[in-house]
Amino acid sequence: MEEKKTMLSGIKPSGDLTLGSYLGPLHHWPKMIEEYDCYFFMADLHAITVRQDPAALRRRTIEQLAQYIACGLDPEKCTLFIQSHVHQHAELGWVLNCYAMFGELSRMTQFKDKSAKNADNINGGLFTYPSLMAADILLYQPDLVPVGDDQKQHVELTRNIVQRFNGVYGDVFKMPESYIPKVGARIMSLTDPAAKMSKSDNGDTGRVTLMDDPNVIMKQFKRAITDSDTERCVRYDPENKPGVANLMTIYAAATGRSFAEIEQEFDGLGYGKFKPAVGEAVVEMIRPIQEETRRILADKAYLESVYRAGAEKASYAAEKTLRKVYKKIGFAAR
Ligand code: AQP
Repeated sequence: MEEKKTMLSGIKPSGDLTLGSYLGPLHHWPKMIEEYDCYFFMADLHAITVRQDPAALRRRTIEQLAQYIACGLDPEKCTLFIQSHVHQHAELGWVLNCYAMFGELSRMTQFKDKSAKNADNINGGLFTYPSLMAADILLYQPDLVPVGDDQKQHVELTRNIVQRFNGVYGDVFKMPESYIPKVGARIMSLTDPAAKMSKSDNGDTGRVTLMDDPNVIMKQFKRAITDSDTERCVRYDPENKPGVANLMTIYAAATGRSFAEIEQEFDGLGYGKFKPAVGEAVVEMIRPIQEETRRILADKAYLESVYRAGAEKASYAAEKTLRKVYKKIGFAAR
């Protein structure tokens, strides 16, 4: 039988998962577990590049695992783990730091953005984040890395590292390919359509989290920014009507309708009808996820068994790559 291809992806527990985390990466993952040998993780090592409240980080990491499962990631069919439980990530991250150039790291948009937002804490981890992300990827030798629009640059850097490393030591790492979903690649803030909807900013009004109360979700959508033109019609025009385009993207993802169908549905109805309709579609889309998350969260022993088994499996695969790397670069055998 032909071996399954491998894929890997993760999300930082740096805030409660948002609609962006869901429509960007998460809701594409369950479709992939039949076809690929999948590794999904909670990227807690990455989360600490920005100061975290320890209790909140712990809570979110476990809640995120419950949400992964609630969204359809069956732990029997894929590997779910917490990044810090698999020590090979930090170890290979260090090695790859020595193969990532200062100039390359300085050019990363995310580093520039995060440095501007955290001017009092521009730490080394924030700067070398892409080397750790390269390690996350390369440890599992995946064929495919699904990411949002904004992470493409980091996968490109990973590819540079592979070229550099393999150029010296032979074929150690498989060249990874990024996969960016067409719909939902970038869900924007509801109050600032120029900014990505993020777990850790946009205040409370720009984002919707997966566990938000339906009343809160409806309120957020009713006050979402549309546009200031006089046309007031629902038309997909990201350049001139970015707020409307963002709402249409969300509605399309939640209902499976095309932009043309949505334009037709709201023809002549204006934003007063459109915005609550988007809110309702989102509430319906995430209702089963919320219920399932609550149910799973109540079973702490089950969650613990999932992340322990996941770490063991991930560690086994990761160790194979790490040993090869250590041998190639000349570390003495243990
Ligand atoms: N709004 C979004 N739309 C589409 N995709 C998104 N992603 C994040 N936000 C959106 C994608 O989710 C994956 C994991 O993200 P991450 O948590 O590792 O990093 P991030 O992109 O920094 O996410 P946040 O929410 O913005 O976190 P904070 O606020 O802590 O920085 C990535 O593939 C990302 O593209």
